[in-house]
Amino acid sequence: MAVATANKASNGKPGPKHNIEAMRQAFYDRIAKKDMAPLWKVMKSVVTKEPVTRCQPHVWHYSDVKSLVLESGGLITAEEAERRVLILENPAMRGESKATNTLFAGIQMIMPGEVAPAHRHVSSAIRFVLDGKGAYTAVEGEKSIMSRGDFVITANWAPHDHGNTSDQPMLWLDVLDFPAVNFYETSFAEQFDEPTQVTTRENGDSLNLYGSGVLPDGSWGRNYTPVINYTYERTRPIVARMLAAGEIDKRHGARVHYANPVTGGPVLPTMGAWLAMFPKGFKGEPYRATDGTIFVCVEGEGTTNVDGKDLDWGPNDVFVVPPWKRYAHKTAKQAVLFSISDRPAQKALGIWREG
Ligand code: GTQ
Ligand code: FE2
Repeated sequence: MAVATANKASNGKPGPKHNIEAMRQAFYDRIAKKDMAPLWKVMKSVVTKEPVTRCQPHVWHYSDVKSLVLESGGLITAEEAERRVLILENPAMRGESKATNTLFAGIQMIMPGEVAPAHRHVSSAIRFVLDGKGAYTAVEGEKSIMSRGDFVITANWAPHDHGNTSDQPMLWLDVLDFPAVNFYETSFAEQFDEPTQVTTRENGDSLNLYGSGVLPDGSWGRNYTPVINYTYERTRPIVARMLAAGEIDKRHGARVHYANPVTGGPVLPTMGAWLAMFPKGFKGEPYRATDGTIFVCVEGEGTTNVDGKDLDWGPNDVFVVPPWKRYAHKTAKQAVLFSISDRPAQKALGIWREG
């Protein structure tokens, strides 16, 4: 190795710094031509000491969102759009259809008489109903009539279509895991010939059969919940009782997680959800965890401080807390927050942390 020898001092150690720097750079240039690179130049940015996120804390106020979504109803039908949804894009990730790095959020509207045609995809979806009453979603042969505050599950590859037989527009928050699915490059989707699926079960079967503390004999055997709609009518009184009983976490309020009744685990392998009630004047202690979280205000008013920034929220406002940023809720009125994150996915991979 004539070159190396020429750059070594007589004692055998590397020569003056400028020599070694020049040698290194020449080496990096040579290996670059072979599609290789030195790890030591990037080590600290690929194995970071703490989570690094581009995600910013942000709130979308319903006063803006609702009028714009209603306006979109005059521009395109649900059929033509397939899904008429305005995407809630994190301001730091515009153009990427992401609210957090792993989750998509959007506001969908179905007008009276409209149908959003049946399809299925690998991405799992949840809906959280904001406005309207009486529209339905059909999932795997079961129709669910939806009301405000209902939490609806559309699991991986489950056929689903939406329709509105009521006389008012229905708006809901969609959250899908497709940024995560696309990170793994595992997305598939297909449409059906018929716009609406044939129902094979009674409306509300899944909640009635699985949501009452007994389970039908036989095994469910899937890795997601058999319940397609966790209604607000049933969930709200539970957090109200917890609040009344003083079961109030100093950070999270009187909170429940939506559970798969068969396993006690999360509703989906990729996403988990919570409902929390807070008393008026709650001043929460700060909390942080590695799962970036999307919140929806269902009732009341408050402010969430995220990493020093105040996000003010009221009914139907949606806000995002990035991964590992400390946040603390406080309330001006008794309030209810729904939240959703990728915590089950992180836990399954053994990478979730809090504290
Ligand atoms: O309602 O099926 O916001 O497939 C994005 C993709 C909603 C849906 C979205 C979807 C849907
Ligand atoms: Fe879908």
